Amino acid sequence: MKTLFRGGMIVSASGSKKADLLVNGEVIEKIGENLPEAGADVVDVTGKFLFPGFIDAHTHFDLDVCNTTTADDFASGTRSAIAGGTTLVIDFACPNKGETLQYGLDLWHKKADGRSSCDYGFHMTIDDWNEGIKSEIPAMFEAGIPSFKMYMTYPAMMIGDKDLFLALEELKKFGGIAGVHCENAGVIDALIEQYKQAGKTAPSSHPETRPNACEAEAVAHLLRIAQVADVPIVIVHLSTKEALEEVAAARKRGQKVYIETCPHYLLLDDSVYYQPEYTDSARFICAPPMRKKADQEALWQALADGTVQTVSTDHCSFTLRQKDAGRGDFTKIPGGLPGVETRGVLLYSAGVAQNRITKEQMAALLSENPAKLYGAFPRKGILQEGSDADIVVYDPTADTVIAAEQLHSAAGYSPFEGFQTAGSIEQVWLRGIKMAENGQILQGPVGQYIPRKPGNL
Ligand code: DUC
Ligand code: ZN
Repeated sequence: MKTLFRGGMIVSASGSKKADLLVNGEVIEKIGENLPEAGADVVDVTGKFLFPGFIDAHTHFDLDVCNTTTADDFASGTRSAIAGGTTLVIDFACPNKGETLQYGLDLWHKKADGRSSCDYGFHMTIDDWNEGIKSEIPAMFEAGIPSFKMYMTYPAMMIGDKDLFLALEELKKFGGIAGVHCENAGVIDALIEQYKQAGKTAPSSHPETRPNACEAEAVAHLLRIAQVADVPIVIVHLSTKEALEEVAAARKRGQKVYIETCPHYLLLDDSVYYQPEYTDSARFICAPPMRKKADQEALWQALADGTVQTVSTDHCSFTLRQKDAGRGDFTKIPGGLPGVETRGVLLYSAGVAQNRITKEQMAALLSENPAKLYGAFPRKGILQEGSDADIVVYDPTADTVIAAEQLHSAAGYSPFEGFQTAGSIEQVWLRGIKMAENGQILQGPVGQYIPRKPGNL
């Protein structure tokens, strides 16, 4: 089956051009001016932007956290993703300490296979390091997993310096890369103890016990370990201007460092934690926490000047009922936010439409850079001949207001409720299939597992 997208503006990281785009089956067959119809279904996209399907390289679906499980599994999470223009998610397979990587991988396939409405891949979480885990690394690459995750905080998942270093050395042999959650666990634990002893148990204690310096220290610490291991590294969900300074210093001495940030660090600040109603504040609990306006401005500047390579969501959703668990003890609030559906429209509205970034930079941040960094390029991340026909049709004139009741996450709320958008996502196509139109899902779960090779950005 052929589909001809007629008259749109095709957006790429390297530039935009007005052209027709012909899809044949699952892939883009041709891009050019005045392409003949030749039996194709014609979609008039005059006045619209065609973005490469967005890639969210940081989601947590069907994950056990804090004695509960995320509200979104792969079924609802990927419906939410596809409605918002995300055609590929890379979720974190997460074996518990003591389990094998293969066990974690099999489990994540069980969670995702046959249930996903967008394509998907997995990063593998390394929360243990021993001869057994080390011997499994080659099999992960063979299974299409060249990217890994390690935590410098959270007792259930954190890995010490020695094991972090040894794991990085091993991944290097295969051309793999690791993304690391950077927060100084010891200082945060001490602050939490002090706050609890002082009876400060409200959600506002959450940001106060995770100050900017705790992220910056962990980033600096990680970067020195990566320097010794002589490997490139990804800082996931970077949230502070101080951490940006640490990355700048590492790059100056010649290190390759990639930065991911998230829409909530760009658009929200820590005033969300100081609202009178518990639920109004608890819904925003995530780690790292929201920061100050100065951090937001530094992050926007870092998007504009190329300091930051990707914007993902860290989608890790809980209902407000689940968030209730922390009344009287902020450390019991399950951490994480829904966001996989709103990332594209937020980046366009607050970024492109406000002249903070260009639409080409948006295509780089949401599509091309993650595809290259995580080894899915050029199948994903770009609209060019031979690539998968993953297409977001963006109508820059169809402004709307974000409302959770129109979103697909099982969280039932959005941190961006009431946000006025500039334009909206009109259609989303996955490998030549029209999956969503104006927020309505049109197809069942046809998402496929996408094996990846070591990336190159
Ligand atoms: N932060 C969260 O808030 N939730 C899930 C994982 C993470 O890093
Ligand atoms: Zn995360």
